[in-house]
Parts: sequence; structure tokens; C-alpha cells
Amino acid sequence: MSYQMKTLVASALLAWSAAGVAVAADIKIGVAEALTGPAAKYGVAIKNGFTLAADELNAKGGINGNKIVLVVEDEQGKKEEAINVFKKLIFQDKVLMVFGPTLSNSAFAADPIANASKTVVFGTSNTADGITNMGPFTFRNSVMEADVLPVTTRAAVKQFGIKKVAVLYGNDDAFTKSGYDVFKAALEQQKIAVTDTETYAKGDVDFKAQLTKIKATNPDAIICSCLAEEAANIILQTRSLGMKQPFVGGNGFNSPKLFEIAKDGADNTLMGSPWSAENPAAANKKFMADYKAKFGGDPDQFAAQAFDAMYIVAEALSKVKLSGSLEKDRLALRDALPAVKFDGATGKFAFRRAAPQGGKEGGYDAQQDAIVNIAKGGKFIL
Ligand code: 1QQ
Repeated sequence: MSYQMKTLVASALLAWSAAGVAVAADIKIGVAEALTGPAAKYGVAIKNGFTLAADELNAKGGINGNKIVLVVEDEQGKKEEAINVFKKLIFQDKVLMVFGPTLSNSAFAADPIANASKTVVFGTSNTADGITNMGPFTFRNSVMEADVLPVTTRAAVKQFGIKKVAVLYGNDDAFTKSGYDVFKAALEQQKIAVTDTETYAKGDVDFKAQLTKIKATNPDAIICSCLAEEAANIILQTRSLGMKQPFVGGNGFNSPKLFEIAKDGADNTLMGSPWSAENPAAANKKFMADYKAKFGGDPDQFAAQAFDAMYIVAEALSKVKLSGSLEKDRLALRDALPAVKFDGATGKFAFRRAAPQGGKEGGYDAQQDAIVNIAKGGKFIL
């Protein structure tokens, strides 16, 4: 099209919209996830979940006739990259909102940028305490460890008659540290003795020193606040030391990566999650079948949460009359989101307002029940 033609078409569109006739526009949504690096197993599943939902929504005509366009960036599971990517999406690409980042650790670095620029940031996998205390523009549909781990611990006591446990966690990651704090409180509250507490650092691959100490204290189970790859290697090395204890883990365990590495060494691991492949609800069955058809593999919890999150945003956007002013539209989305209720692949969902902290307004957490799963033969079952 020539320049003159383009100008003509543009002014015709403007005249149209000024006359109150809706003009279809793209809705740009930023996706900032760990697509490479150790957290990529989570991040790629998350990206797939968004893609599946956005494609479905667009195939049905988009949102009030407007097409969803995902602007996808790789934040590599690193704080600095999450900051860079958030800045690019918010200031350069001028997206309406941002999904991500994958790890809580990165969210603590990047979410303040979204809050300062009054742009919704929606985490679908951030479960550490304090995420939504970063400000009123932070939302998540991932269920926080504080809501999941006490339930999982109680189930472990019931299942295995546990009286004393050893605890192992990563001490330089926001999620694994937060999970540790929550486990510690739950164990105290449920009067379960701790025989030993051990830590490791990001990137560690040899856990034998810690595990040998744990072995000497003869716990009934091992509590592990760990991301999937570390958890899997810890389990493998536990078995190679001849230890048979069951594991109890958090959200980080819920990845196919756990079984790719630990195989049936992970049997009897307990993990709490709102999503299960065994949930027979129609919405979940359809999600699982469509995911498999599109990506050639089975979805996981993280794909399911991303898929639902896109529908939650779509529901909010369906109530918003987009004005074309980015600032106004970002605020309108922020104001429409809290009221959304949804029943999707992860079941019934609503938002719950986070309490203000340090004089700062809170964002919105997930109000959703966790189901405790147990690992058998290389997968989690109910
Ligand atoms: C967090 C998590 C991880 C397991 C993300 C995939 O829950 O960092 O909060």
C-alpha cells in the first residue's frame, strides 16, 4: 500500500471510531517466561498453555472482535533478564499487560517495574509468600505454598504415619526459601520433629554430603523445598545411598522433569497442586486433549494454569471497552480482573485480595483448593 493510501485508510478508521463504530485492534499481551535454562521445563509448558488459549479465543473471533497477539520473550529464569524483558515489553512493545515471569525469584526483581508503570503483571507459576505484596498490579492464579504445604504435610502424616522428618532446601532462591519457611511452620504446628535441616545452592548437582548427614538421623520422610531438576537429583542420590524414605515436596515437584531424571525412584512422593491430570471435569479433559493434539505431548500443572490465566484475562477484557489510550486501558484491565470467577482446567477459581503490607496496597492471590497427589510408576496420581 502506498503512503497516501495508508494515510487515507488510517484516517477513515479514525473517523469511524470517532463516530462510535468499533474498530478491531490487536490486543498485545506480553509473555515473559524462562524458555531456556534450568527453569525452561516450566516456562515452555507455560508458553504452550497461553498459546493454546489465545489461539482458541482468536479462532472464536477474539475478544469483542479484537485479536489477541502474544509478544513472547525469554527471561531465562534469571532476575536481570526478567527485568530487561519486562522493560522491553512494557515500554517498547507497549503491551497491555505482562504474564510471567516463571520463577518467584525473578518476580521479586521484575514485578516492581510493572507496578511502577501501572501495568498488570500476572504470574501463573509464582507461589512464594510476598509476591502480591509488591503492589496492586500484581495478580497470580498460582496457589501459594502457604495454602498448599500445610495440606500436603497433613496428608503425608496420614499416608505414612510420619513422626520425624529431615528437611532439605535451596537457600538462594525465593521460592525454595519461602517453601522452607512454610514447611517449618507447618511441621511445628503439626508437632512433627525435625531430625536435621540441610541446604544447597542453585546449580548444585551433588547432594551426597547433605544426604549422608540426613541418613544418619533416620527420618521417616524427607521434606524438600526444591525446584524440579534439583529435587530429581536429590531423590536419585537418596536412593543410591540406600535410603527408602518418601519425599514431600511443593509446587516445584510438579513437572515431568522429576520423573525424566528420578524415574520410579520418585515413587511415594507427595505433592499438592490445584491441577491433576486425573481431574475428570469436562474443561480439563478438553484442555488435555487439545494440548496433546497441538504440542504432541501431555500438559502439566504449569500449562494448565497458564491456559486458565489467559481465559481469566479474556473474561476481564470482555467487560472492558478499550479506548485506545494505553494508560487508560491498562487501568481498566486492572479494575476488571478482580471480579473474574472461572472454572477451567484447574477447577473453580477466584481472586483473593492480598492484605496491605508496609503501607503498600496488595495485589491479588489465587483462591483455589489444592489436591494432594502421590507419585506412582513415573507420574502423579490422586
Ligand atoms: C516459584 C515456583 C516454581 C516452581 C515455578 C515454576 O512455584 O518460583 O514460585
